[in-house]
Amino acid sequence: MTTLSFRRSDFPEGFLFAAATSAYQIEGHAHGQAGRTHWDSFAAIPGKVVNGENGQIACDHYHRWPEDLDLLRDAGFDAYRFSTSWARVMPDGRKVNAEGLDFYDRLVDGMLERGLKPMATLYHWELPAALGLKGGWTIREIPERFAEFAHLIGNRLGDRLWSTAPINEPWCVAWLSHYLGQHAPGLSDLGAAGKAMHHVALAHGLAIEALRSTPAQNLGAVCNMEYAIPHGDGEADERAARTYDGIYNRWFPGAFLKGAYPEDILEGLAPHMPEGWQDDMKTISQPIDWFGVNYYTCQRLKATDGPWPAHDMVPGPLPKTDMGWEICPEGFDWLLRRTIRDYSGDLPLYVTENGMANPDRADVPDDARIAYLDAHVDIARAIAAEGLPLRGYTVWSLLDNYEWALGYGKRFGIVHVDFATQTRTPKASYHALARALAD
Ligand code: IFM
Repeated sequence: MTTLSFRRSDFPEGFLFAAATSAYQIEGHAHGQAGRTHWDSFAAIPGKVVNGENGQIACDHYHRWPEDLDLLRDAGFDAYRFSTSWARVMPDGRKVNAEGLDFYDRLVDGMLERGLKPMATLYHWELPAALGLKGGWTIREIPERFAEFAHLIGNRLGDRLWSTAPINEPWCVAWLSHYLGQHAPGLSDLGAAGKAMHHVALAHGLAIEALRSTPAQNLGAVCNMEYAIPHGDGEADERAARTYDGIYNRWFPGAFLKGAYPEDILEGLAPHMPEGWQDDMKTISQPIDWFGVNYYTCQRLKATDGPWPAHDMVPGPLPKTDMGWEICPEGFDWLLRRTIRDYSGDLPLYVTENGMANPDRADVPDDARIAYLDAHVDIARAIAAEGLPLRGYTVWSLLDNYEWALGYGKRFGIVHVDFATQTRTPKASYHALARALAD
């Protein structure tokens, strides 16, 4: 497959097409006086990241951003979803690095010059290492410091940002990093996870509050979701899937949009949460202007006899991406509809990430990615055509980049990056998207 079956004209007027990246994954953290992050520390521990790779050079976007923005413009995207690195702007989490702010200033102006709407995410995972050493997301000081960072960015860039979301994928920041141990700081501790699950939500709320007093408007939230499927037919596996769904897909949307964590998950997590968490729910759930969903795959759950959450993930039968993730567009359909029905209602909803890793070479068409995008964008098209408030679709990612614990081996880009020479080569998927967006 070398073409996409959709056209921009199949979507309602104003439907937004965007591509996404994040700071640490592309910028090259060695440049511009950025501070050490907890990802630099995590990657330096043998065995935590494939080949011990980190984001020090990454795609050298810090120097090559004009070329990267040209690629976005030339493909016909309406918007660019990027992130601001806390440790670049505040190397120790508090003191301001003027060079860091200047970089984002240039970048945002560069987007506007090219007709791209800047969609900012303030935190895409690179916690300043100094704050990590204090206890990171397990302590209440971090959401408070984060609100200061949000305020700074809102004041400096807010007049030119099209949208702002405080935190990318709160589930990853809290659960994946403090219970599953796969991301920095690599903890596997329910006590730490319970605290992080609340402090990350609080950080969202405090940041929204701080941003409201700055020129930044059109404020939202971005949650990742995975479609939870019971492995077997019995009640036990159904419960396992419900719990997975609750931790992954209902915890943060419930807190942000309804002011309540899901009761079934509180049963397991409340004993580990910070005292007095109930008093923060009003701050966490203050009004936002839009909601974003990141979707990649489904997950099969099998009940275990172990302690809560008492489930294991088991591999499923569907074709898989290079991440080993099943390709499951029906889960995308189900989760978008459930999100609108139970959480976001009339708020504008955006797909803020969707895409696949593929073992791409610059000279071989990435047909598998084109098929993946086609299947998922078609679902977005159908949902928008029904009059539901789905207002945009974002592909992850513009560039091949640093895929966290999996290093540089997993390629998500619609543009190939040769990490030795930093040569960018648009893939077949990039050209297919450019053609689809042209009419
Ligand atoms: O690369 C990540 C990104 O940082 C957050 N969303 C999922 C992507 C693919 O794993």
